[in-house]
Parts: sequence; C-alpha cells; structure tokens
Amino acid sequence: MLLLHLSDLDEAGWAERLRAALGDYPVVRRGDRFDPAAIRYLLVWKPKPDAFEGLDNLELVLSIGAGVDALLKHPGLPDVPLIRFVDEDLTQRMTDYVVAQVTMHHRLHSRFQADQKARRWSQLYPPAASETCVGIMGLGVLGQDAARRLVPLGFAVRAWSRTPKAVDGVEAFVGAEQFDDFLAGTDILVNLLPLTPETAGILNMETFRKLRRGKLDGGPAIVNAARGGHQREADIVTALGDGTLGAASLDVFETEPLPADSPLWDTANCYLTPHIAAISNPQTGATYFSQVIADHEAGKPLRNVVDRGRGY
Ligand code: NDP
Ligand code: OXD
Repeated sequence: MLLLHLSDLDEAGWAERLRAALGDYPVVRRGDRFDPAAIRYLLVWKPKPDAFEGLDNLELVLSIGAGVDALLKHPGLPDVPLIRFVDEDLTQRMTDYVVAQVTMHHRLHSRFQADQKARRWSQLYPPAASETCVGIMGLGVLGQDAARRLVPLGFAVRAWSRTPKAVDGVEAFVGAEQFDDFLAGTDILVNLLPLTPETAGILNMETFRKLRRGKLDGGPAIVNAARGGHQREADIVTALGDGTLGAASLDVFETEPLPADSPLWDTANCYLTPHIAAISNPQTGATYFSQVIADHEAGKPLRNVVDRGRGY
C-alpha cells in the first residue's frame, strides 16, 4: 500500500494521478482508514513530526522534492532507501528560470529599468554573451541541464562540483581548492547545489567579493534557485547596497514564506520569486513514482537513491 503525506500540495490531485498510474495497487491518504502496518511506500513533502509513526513495514520513502535536506533532518525518518524526484519536466522548468534570470542580468535589466523610470536616455552596450561568464555551482541533474542550455546561447559557462564532471563546452572546477578560481572568472553566479553542512551559507559576502568585476555594469549578479539555507540574506542586502553585487535573483529564502519585514522585499536590484522556480508536476510525478514502485516490486535496481552520507 502507498500512503501520501503531502503538506502544502494538492494531495488529492496526486492521489488521483497515482491511482490511475498504479492500476490495482492501493493508494491511501492520511485521512483514510488503513492499517499503518500495511504501508510499504510513503510519498512525502514537508512531513509532519508524526509522519512515520506506526509505519513499521515501510520499504521506501519517496520524496516529491528533488532536494531532500529537510527530509534528512526529520527525526523519525526510518533507515530505508530514500528516493528523490528526478524528472525532465522539473528540470526543464528549472532551466527556464535560470535562463530567464541569467539573460535578464546579462542584458543589464536593472540599469535600463532605472533609466526608464528616470526618463534617462543613456546608451550603454551590454557585453556579448561570449564575453559574459555564467558560473554554475552544482553540476548535477539541474546544473548540467542549465549549462547545456546556456552554452548554445553563446555564454562562457563554467561549473563547480564536488567530484569531477564533464559537460561539453563547460569549464569544470572541482572541490574547495578550485572554488576561488571558479569565482574569479564568474560574472553571473547560479546556485544549484543541494543544501548540506558543506554548502550551507555559501552565498555570503566573502564569496561575492571573489566574483569577477568589470564585465557587467553595476557588478556581478547571483541567482539562487536551490535552498534559502545557502544564502546569508543580510550579506546580500549589504552587497547590493555597496555595489559588491549588481543584482540578485532569489527563488528561495532562509525563512519561507519570506517574512513581511524582510529587507529583501525593498532592496533595489533584487528580484524575488516565492519558491516557484520548478514545481513537481503531478502528471509526470505519478509516472515516475509508479515506475519506482513497479521496479521495486520486480526486484529491479532503484533509481535516484539519496546517499545519506553525502547528504544529497
Ligand atoms: P544533484 O544531486 O543532481 O546535483 C548536485 C550537484 O551539487 C552535484 O554536481 C554535486 O557534486 C554538487 N555538490 C554537492 N555538494 C557539493 C560541494 N560540497 N561542493 C561542490 N559541489 C557540490 O541535485 P539536483 O541538480 O537535482 O538539484 C539541486 C538542488 O536544487 C536540490 O538539492 C534542491 O535543493 C534544489 N531545487 C530547487 C527547486 C526550486 O524550485 N527552487 C526545485 C528543485 C530542486 P557531484 O556531481 O560531485 O556529486
Ligand atoms: C524541490 C523543490 O526540491 O521544489 O523539488 O524545492
């Protein structure tokens, strides 16, 4: 039996699609009557503290999110394989977001918007894409796709990962020892890292000061589409105020929803979206998770199992 435990999501819609995809296999929701001991699979998003109580025969935990940082911190998480969501539709949406923000900063959106507001005619030519370097932190499923879509647009693309990764047309940097070199040539820094103890707070003033200056009018830009825990928001406000950064696009925040009194709301050249860069689509999600269950039932190898030691 599959149990859905989806907070802040359309659980009924997911249940309907999963029932259609799984045929005869029973799917239940939290409010339904069922024997907890009969639950073998749990599909979760933002699990409540008691989410795993009584589920003594659980075989797999299925995460509707691609990122599992919060789930890994859940004190009740049992020691069974944890499968994260990896999906073309989600990947496409994330790349859409990244490309939109990168091209906006490359074409100096902040500068020309300010000129328009001031009714100021002031010609300034943005650098060519080939003169602009996008540095992507994280060269996993999402980082690789974003890189592959930015290269044909003509950008110089570099990326930083924990272990060596090769993507055509992308200059690769690896590990802590190459982090500063990676930053030194980056004009637009894109964060697509998982949130782990090693990556928490990585978007901070020290990092911003190491980015390349002189290519983008107003200063380098950052794009954070990964997790709020990666960013030091006070540093972002300071860096945008003193010119260390020219612009920032933030989809995720230290506290979500972003509190009404956060200074980020009113910070110039800071572009905020409410964690909508890439949603998990129930239609493709039902196909993915029903296939995971079918594979497991057939004794086939599991896909996209989270490595708890690495934290992603
Ligand atoms: P992956 O696990 O596929 O990729 C992670 C990448 O980060 C890998 O290249 C990995 O290196 C690298 N990495 C991890 N730790 C370090 C480190 N300490 N130093 C350098 N590189 C490191 O993740 P995804 O691409 O699928 O997703 C990335 C994140 O995006 C998710 O964890 C989630 O938080 C976020 N996300 C946000 C969404 C939104 O709507 N805002 C939607 C979906 C995801 P290596 O290749 O060596 O393993
Ligand atoms: C995810 C997210 O991790 O939506 O999938 O943030």
